[in-house]
Amino acid sequence: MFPISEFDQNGFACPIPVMNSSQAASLAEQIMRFQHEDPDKAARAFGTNTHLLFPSLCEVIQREQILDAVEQVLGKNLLLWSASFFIKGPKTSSFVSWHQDSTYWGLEPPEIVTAWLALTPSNLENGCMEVVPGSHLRGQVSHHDTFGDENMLSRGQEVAVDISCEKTEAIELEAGQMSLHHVRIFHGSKPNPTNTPRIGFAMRFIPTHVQQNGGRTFALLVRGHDEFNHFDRPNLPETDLGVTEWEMHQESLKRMNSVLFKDAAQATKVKGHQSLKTDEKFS
Ligand SMILES: O=C(O)CCC(=O)C(=O)O
Repeated sequence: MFPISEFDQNGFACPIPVMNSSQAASLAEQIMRFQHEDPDKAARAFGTNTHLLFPSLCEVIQREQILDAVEQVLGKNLLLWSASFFIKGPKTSSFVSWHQDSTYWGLEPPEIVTAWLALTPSNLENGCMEVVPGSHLRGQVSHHDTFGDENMLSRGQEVAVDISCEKTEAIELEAGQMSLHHVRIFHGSKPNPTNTPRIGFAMRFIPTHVQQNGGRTFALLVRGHDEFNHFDRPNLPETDLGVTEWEMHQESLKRMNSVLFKDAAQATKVKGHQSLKTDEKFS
């Protein structure tokens, strides 16, 4: 297990082993097959709560290796608030601007940890996540929305800090390893110029006392007890991409949308991987 003092000081921890590389490859294969067969639906599915569509991902989010690590940071009573994919295809220009996750999520207090699981190797060559160690201690910093076409974030939000003056560190992972990062750490990633995809599955965990401002969303109890009931419980998938699974996913998207885009200047301009666009015609 990683030393919690390092997480407290740096705002991240890695690498943490979760599964072997063949298990990671088989999940990556399942995800890429879906993307190949139905790119439009896949874009919607990958933007948030993809675990509501695949039993295999529900198994992942409840893995002991992940929850033991998250428990070290957040304590015993844990909810999974969202889970989404960051997929950079081969030779693509998608990137993630430098940002703090806490900017638009409307969660109070800001006690959220992301477990970012690499389903392929993720390194400097293919656009791995980079962080500014210790930046989580600077509090919430202002951001501006760029809505950049190649930006994988919902608003293309960017921290108002000159990152070229900061000391950054790359989070390099093998397939099957994960990193943890604090909701306030400055982080981002560059495009993938290599011939193979870079796939990460980002799971956002909160302790049960955290509340959602601006609406009621879903969160799954993954460890311990929930005496607060600040979130509704989602129905878990029984089959891959089934009709009721899409209905549940659609409902969770709608609720997320109403929270994340409540005050956005261009609430309808959502695109790409982190798209939260809803669609009445699932199935
Ligand atoms: O996958 C990436 O490159 C960035 C991921 C990210 O911003 C996040 O998980 O919060």
